[in-house]
Amino acid sequence: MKNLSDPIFVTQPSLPELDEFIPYLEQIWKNKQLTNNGPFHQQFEKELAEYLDVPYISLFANGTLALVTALQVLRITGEVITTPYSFVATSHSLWWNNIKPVFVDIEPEFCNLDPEKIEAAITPKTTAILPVHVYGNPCDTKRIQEIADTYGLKVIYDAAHAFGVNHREQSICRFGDLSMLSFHATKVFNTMEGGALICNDDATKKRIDFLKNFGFAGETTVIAPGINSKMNEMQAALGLVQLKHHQSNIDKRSKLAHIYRSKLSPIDGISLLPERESMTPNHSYFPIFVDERIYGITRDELYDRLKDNGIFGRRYFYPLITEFPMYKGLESSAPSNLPAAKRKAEEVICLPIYPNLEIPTALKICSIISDCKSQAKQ
Ligand code: T4K
Repeated sequence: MKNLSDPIFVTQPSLPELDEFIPYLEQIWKNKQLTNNGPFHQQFEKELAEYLDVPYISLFANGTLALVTALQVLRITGEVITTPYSFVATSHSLWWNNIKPVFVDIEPEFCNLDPEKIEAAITPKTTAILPVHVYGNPCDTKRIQEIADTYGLKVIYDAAHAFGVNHREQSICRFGDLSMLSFHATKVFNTMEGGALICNDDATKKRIDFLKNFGFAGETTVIAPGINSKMNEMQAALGLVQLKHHQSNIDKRSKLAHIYRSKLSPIDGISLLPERESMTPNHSYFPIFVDERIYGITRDELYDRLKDNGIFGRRYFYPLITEFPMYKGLESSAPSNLPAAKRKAEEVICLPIYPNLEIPTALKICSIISDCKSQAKQ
């Protein structure tokens, strides 16, 4: 077992053997095409669309820029309904587009935007819904689409956590009008930094590709004030190599998730995230929720006890987005509007999970959590 004096972080990026990557670098050095839809970019886009079984995919420098661009692609304006229980990039993408976020509470069980609360938040200015498949667990896509269809709204999914997840027997990225993936170093699939947009038709893919390249629609035609959010050849090459190892990485994560589930679910006061029915998970995160009234100590006390033992979990997503100064003043940010999100944010710790995490280390983490409960009783 790894010496626990070495810190264990919430994640560790998966990387292929360097030797496997070198020939790709040599190719880039040889042909001098570094970015702007080079050969690796084209190949990665093609292989990724096949791997994920999605009709159209466009690669990005990172997930945040993909989300910012997605809103421009669909000409979203006014107000957008979204979740406070996410990484700030979700609502920052609205802020960058001068769109007002309207925060709606989450389902207490799954931590995703609660469809039953959406309709009450719709106004004449609402143009879209921006839900997040938090921890890679699918939203209630059916109900969200019904609402969007009824009210004439677009749906853009922040699927940053959901690479490779299948839902209702198809890729999770096939739901909604657009889905965004993140390939950040901390994600289940990484190109160091990177991201993608998935869409359902050729015309939308063309528009995405114009907007991520300054708005160029030809050598001398600019159709919009697009941004530069292109993925470069090094990122694309790494993506091609990473794809070959993705399934084995997921298998390793799955074993760890199984250990955590079996050891932690019997502990009173610790609850786990249920998996939505009809899904293939990617085990991107392993959140636990601490109910201090039953467990005996607070979430933060457990968080600190883990840290004392060299285990650096993370409280994703605490504080809620609505606690940050640029969003706090909005009417929909009021804590009374978001009781489920507030509670989850105060209870959550994401435990370390990544392919190289050793099983004895995962067992040790479970023992610490179990021991804290026993000691709290005394
Ligand atoms: N939407 C959602 C729902 C998201 O979660 C995110 C990103 C986005 C949108 C935006 O997508 P990108 O633009 O990032 O593609 C991290 C990530 O920076 C962020 O990508 C991610 N979500 C968020 C949930 O987590 P931090 O500040 O917590 O990461 P950091 O640097 O503290 O890393 C966590 C641990 O991982 C470190 O303690 C050690 C380890 N680590 C990290 C990095 C970066 C490594 O071992 N190596 C590394 O290179 O935000």
